[in-house]
Amino acid sequence: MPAPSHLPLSRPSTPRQRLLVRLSLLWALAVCASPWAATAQTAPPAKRPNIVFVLLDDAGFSDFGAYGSEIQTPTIDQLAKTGVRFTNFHTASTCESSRAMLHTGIDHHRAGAGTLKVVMADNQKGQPGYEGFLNDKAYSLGQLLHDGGYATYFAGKWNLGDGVERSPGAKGWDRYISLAQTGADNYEAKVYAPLNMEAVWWEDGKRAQLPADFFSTRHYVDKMIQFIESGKSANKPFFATIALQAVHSPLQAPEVDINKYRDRYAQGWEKIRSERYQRQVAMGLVPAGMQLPTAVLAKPWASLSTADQQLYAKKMQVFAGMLDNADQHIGRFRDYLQRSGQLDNTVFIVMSDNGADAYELNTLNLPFRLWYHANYALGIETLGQKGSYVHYGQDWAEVSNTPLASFKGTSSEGGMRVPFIVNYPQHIKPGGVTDQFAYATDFLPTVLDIAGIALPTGSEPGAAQRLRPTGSSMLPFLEGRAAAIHAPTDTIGFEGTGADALFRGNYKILRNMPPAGDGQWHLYNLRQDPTEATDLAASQPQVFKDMLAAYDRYVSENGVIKPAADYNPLGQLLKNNWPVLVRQMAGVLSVAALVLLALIVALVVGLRRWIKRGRRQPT
Ligand SMILES: [Ca+2]
Repeated sequence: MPAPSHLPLSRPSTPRQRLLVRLSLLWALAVCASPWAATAQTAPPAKRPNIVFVLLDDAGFSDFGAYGSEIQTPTIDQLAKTGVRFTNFHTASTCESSRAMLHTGIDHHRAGAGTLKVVMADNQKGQPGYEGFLNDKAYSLGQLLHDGGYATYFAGKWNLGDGVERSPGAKGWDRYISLAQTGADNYEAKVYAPLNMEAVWWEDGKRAQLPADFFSTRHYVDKMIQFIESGKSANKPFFATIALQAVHSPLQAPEVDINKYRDRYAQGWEKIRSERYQRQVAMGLVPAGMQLPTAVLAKPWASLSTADQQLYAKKMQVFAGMLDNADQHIGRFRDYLQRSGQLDNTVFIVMSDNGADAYELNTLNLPFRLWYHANYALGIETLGQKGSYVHYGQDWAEVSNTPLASFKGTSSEGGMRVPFIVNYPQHIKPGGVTDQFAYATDFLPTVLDIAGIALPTGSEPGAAQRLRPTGSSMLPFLEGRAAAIHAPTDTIGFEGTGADALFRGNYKILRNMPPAGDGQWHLYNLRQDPTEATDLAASQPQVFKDMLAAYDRYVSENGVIKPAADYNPLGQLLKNNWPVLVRQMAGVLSVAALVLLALIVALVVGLRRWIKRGRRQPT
């Protein structure tokens, strides 16, 4: 597990803490300060800063303009240019697990989100750590900020437990609107998949009623502005989490934003990916001369029919419009803070919760595909509009993840390495890019550090059973007080939906089960080989062996329950959700049954008449 952070995380108050700070400062002076430390960073803030956390859903490593994209994200880009961009930040490879770690600072298996509930393997059901919601052993970031004197506001996808008793309100958030499930339609209160009977939003302890003109991104930002306005009189700093549904499926966006990208993607995925990579190299985000992954992107654009080219270009156009729209609303929120005089004392953190999603309807089981045909418009004409459904498919997902390999749901870098931006005026030198390794569990200690709140120890009153956050604060490094976020010996494991990984220093081992992988462990040096092209398992056997042993320790220390060897997430998805699927399809199935019955009756009647006519024929 990660080592404790390099410096005490609370403002020093006791003689021992003050001594530790002095020793740490002496140590910090002895090492190279990080190059993006602001010159005035040592002055403590006169007032504790507001903290805004913007969490995008399923955006790939290269999807923001500041990470190489052609998609227009000027607000995010501005935050990056006046902040610091991470190029080696990792999360879990799926939504719930990432969010659990961000909110608790501990491995997701210990926090209650061992895997995605909708694809939970049979041997994991009912086991500790696989509750499917944030369990009581974990600290809650919202609660810690609330207890530390912050106003806490949440707007967006929660995905950490259904019911008001498991909503953000039960985890320390003062005001909130939260989508309980893993996703939903963006235009209406409608499920996006046959995983639940209804899409449920909670708002300040009650079921939320969505407005008639609901669009998820706009509504969440509207609500956040209302929350902040309503809390102004309390004169507290705020912690505002905006957890957008963008750019999770269904890809939907206002027509005007989709139209901005008309004809932009007609040139195909190879060209767009190449252009993104060249921009990333020019920005200093990734090394030059890398061989981009080709294992999946094996379908040349030129081999598609004209109709398919138009369809896929439109899919990517909708994706771009949805992200562009999200950036506009983040900009609207930032403008609100500026107009109201709050921006100068506000920290922004922007990231994605996992890599780009490669699923497409034709990769799903037949019953799921039928459900989509019965519940959404799938034709090219309406893609992106209200009532339509679209994934953009694995080839565009591979573009989103440029230059990384594989996708959401895998333990390859394309599933786990995400864009991560910290903007902390007067504390972090603008325009920095860092390849420091950081992990989702480092988020909570960092936010507490920025807020000047002590990291919990588990010894607080009533906290005897709580699990102490294991991550490391990134702030000492970002402020130039430490040479690194993690020590080279820090060891961080991951397991989720049957995929495994372990990070140590520059090395990573990983294993993906078929069809995403070959079921074997591989060893990579991420500093030299971020695209995971060269397996070092045979050439560095001792490193490989040590890391495999460390992975076994990670499994036993975190209560990881591996699914059976033949586990298949899509098969499990159908197995876990067929009762909902049948209920959701009851209407369609009834009509189909009636049609079938009518056909049988007509066939029988016709047959009898034919036989009768045959008997009447003269012999
Ligand atoms: Ca996600």
